[in-house]
Amino acid sequence: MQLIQASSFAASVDGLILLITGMVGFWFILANIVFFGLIWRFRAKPGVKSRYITGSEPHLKRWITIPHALVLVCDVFIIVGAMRVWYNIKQRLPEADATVRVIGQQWAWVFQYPGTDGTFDTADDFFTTDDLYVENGKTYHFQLQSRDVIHDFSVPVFRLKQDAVPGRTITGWFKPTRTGTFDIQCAEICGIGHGVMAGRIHVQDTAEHAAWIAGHSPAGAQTASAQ
Ligand SMILES: [Cu+2]
Repeated sequence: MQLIQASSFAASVDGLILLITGMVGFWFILANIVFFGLIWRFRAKPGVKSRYITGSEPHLKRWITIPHALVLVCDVFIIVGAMRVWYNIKQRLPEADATVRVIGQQWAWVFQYPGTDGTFDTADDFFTTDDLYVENGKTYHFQLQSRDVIHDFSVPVFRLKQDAVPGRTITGWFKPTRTGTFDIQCAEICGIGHGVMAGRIHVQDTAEHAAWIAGHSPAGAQTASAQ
């Protein structure tokens, strides 16, 4: 069963893992077939004396140099693929539609939303704990922080994983591509409660998310009560 892909970059991470598994797997199987084949072929036989081979003879050395060169060619494919995926996810920061602050602490996730003014630490900010609400198809920047020790913000269906380091604000991005409720898990051993430091991300469609914001933001709540 394949794990759901729910972000714009999930498929590229899976593709990279598949590429590496395929190339490494091919050489693993081939090397083992040759290895055990040679052991079988040159097994002890009555009346046949074993031969001492240094391995420096050119026709024998080729067994090392040719596969070695081919493996290096595979490495080029893997390095180029890895750099492209890394650049897209970690180096590049696409324009944000919205920003959310993600704060790890022993042992919960706190999510801070900037409210309608789009600015953090103002009167219309609001917070949730362990449940993050986002809109499908929008590009989000996250500002990842920690209140105590190193945590790691991991959303498996997004193929997103980023350490939270005390004293630093680490900015990253994601773009959900599928509505639903998915797991968030701290992926860095952060103390006795690490295993229960889980959360959920709710990827909502536009109408659902607008209704959620209206019901939760202080500004939205005021508007609702004034009507
Ligand atoms: Cu943690």
